[in-house]
Amino acid sequence: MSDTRLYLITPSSFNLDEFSIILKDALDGGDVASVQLRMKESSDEDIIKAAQVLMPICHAKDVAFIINDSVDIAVKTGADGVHIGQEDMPIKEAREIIGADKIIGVTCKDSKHLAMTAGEQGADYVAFGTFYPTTTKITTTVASPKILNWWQEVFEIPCVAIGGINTENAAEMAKAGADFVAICSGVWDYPEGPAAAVKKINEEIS
Ligand code: TZP
Ligand code: MG
Repeated sequence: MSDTRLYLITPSSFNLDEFSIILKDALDGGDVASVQLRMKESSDEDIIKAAQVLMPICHAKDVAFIINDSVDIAVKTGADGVHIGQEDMPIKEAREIIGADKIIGVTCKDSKHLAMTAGEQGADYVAFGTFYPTTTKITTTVASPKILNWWQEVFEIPCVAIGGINTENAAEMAKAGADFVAICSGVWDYPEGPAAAVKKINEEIS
């Protein structure tokens, strides 16, 4: 029995009307802890517009809504938190801006050092990856499931596994100790559709 939960990452770009329906359907498929809005090719204005439409869909299902990269957009939209990379903004500065009650997640690649530093600086979760081949993001670091196991044994702060996770390999991440599996293409590109993927992943990680 594991407590691992699903953390969805949106596609990089999408038609907002169409994606609203797809997201609703996906959230009907089973338990989802959070959704990260990760629109890498869009203007701040379009990201804010998307957040205003997608966040209520998530909140209606008690799903946390996280903004990628921009603390500023997270604050402007009233999102539940922000996911920052090592180059986005120092965690302490992000915390001062976003406030104590919001979630700050931090990309820690395959680095124990980055994760411990993020933890010390007040991250609410640390994200390790990339675990499996992916075309969603250029892979700069390959992580071994062992890092999840190590983190889980030593620290209380939740860890997120990311990169190439799908219905086939999510169970391995759960077994290794991931508190959350963060998934993009493994859900949106699942042949039987996103809702079926959410259902199947929940079966695999529970
Ligand atoms: N960070 C590391 S890999 C990755 C991010 C955002 C992409 C995750 O997408 P997918 O499609 O689940 O591999
Ligand atoms: Mg970033």
